[in-house]
Amino acid sequence: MKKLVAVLLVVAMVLGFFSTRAVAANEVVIKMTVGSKDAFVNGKKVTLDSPPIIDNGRTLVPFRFIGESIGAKISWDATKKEVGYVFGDINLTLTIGSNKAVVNNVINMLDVPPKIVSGRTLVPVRFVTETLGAKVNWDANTKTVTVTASTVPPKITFKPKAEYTMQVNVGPAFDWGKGAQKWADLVKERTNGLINIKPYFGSSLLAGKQTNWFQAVSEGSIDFVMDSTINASGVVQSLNLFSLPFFINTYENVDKIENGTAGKMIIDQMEKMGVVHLAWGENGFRELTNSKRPIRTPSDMKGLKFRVVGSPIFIDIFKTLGADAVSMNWGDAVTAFQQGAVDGQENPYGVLIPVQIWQYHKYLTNWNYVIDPLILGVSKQTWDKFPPYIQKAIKDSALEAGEWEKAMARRGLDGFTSINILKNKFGETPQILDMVGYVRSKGMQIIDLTPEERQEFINATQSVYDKWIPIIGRDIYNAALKDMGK
Ligand code: X2X
Repeated sequence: MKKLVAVLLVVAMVLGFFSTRAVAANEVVIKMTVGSKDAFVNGKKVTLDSPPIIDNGRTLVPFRFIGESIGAKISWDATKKEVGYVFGDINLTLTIGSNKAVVNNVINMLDVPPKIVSGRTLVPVRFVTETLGAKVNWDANTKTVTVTASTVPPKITFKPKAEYTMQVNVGPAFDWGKGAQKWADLVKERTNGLINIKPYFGSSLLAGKQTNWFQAVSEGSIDFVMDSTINASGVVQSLNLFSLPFFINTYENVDKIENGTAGKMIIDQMEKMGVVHLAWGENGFRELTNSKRPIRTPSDMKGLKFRVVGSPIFIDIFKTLGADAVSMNWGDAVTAFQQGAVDGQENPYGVLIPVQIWQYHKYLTNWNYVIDPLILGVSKQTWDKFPPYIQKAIKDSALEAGEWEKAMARRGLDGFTSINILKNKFGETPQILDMVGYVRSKGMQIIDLTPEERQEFINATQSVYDKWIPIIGRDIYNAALKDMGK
């Protein structure tokens, strides 16, 4: 008997130990399973009227149940079909059927709008994480979602700066520049004027030194950035992955890498170095132009002088191709084209058109040798000062501006995919839909390579891989191959 009591005591102690360890003070742990009415609040079983569901690939959970478990006041306005949530300094409103949640006057976008099921409002659980700062864990095997939230009513002491700066290497007339402005405008609109981001075009905050942006943003001397991976690749070596010659080749592959394992590794690396990545944009596949002759093979490049960005891998690529490469900031490059100080350069259509490259160069080779993604990012120092619902508004806006800008950069170059995104999602039909045809109409000779000609370039640049894969990181290179299904 005594033995049994002792064993029971030990069991009770162990259980007690586990339960106190599982739930910290001032925290609530809410466990729900898709399709099940049994839920658990700090291990205590409760019965739900309306269990979580999956809708459009998102898990929706009963909102009143979560709010009240945290300690918030939930209200319902039947006429407006609005759910109210008040907790400390957080005052939020959700409307049935609307994908806009209003948090302290700031708009956060929902992937899936709230809906009523069995008389209860269900909301995407991701919103609870992103907007309310709770932690959500998803177990795909059991379809169980665990929300861990603080029960301390939040105090918002955040005071915005009068202006947040944004680095942009090109001018406001480029699609890239328009994308930056669009991001700033969306943030202003969705935060009701609270967050005012000003793009500084032409790298004016860096006195034109475009390759210094990562350093400046990581130190917090610039807040936001919409800029090229190439311009950061001297500091974040893994970004040279995108500049491996003839490695990525298709838009499909770019997207697979950006949204895949390699992309995640690069994003994590940037964040560790002080820059939070919010979305991808795109400068584009970089094409070769020059004033001397049509370029079809590496031998056509011999003796020609090309302006490249001040990033060492570009010097290496052009050297292996037998050309003469000089690195120059973009701000000086156009003058160099005008004065004929260089014979050629490489840039995507989205840059070639606004600078009217046909004024200086007659020949354009479509060789798609490297892709140039843009990073929509923010200094970690700036980011960490924003409350979660402002972070969410800024990130939503970055994703939207990035998607628009990417579609602009790709329009007419990926069949109708991007043209349709612009038309259907953004209600826009840009003036120039066929960028290649437009450049041709300006008198340029456009050279498309045969597979054999392209192979000559591929063969000639193999030594770049030997040197640069170890610098990029072989693990990231291998992850990228896997992302592309190679
Ligand atoms: O400098 C360039 O060539 C540009 C504008 O494309 C970049 O910023 C990488």
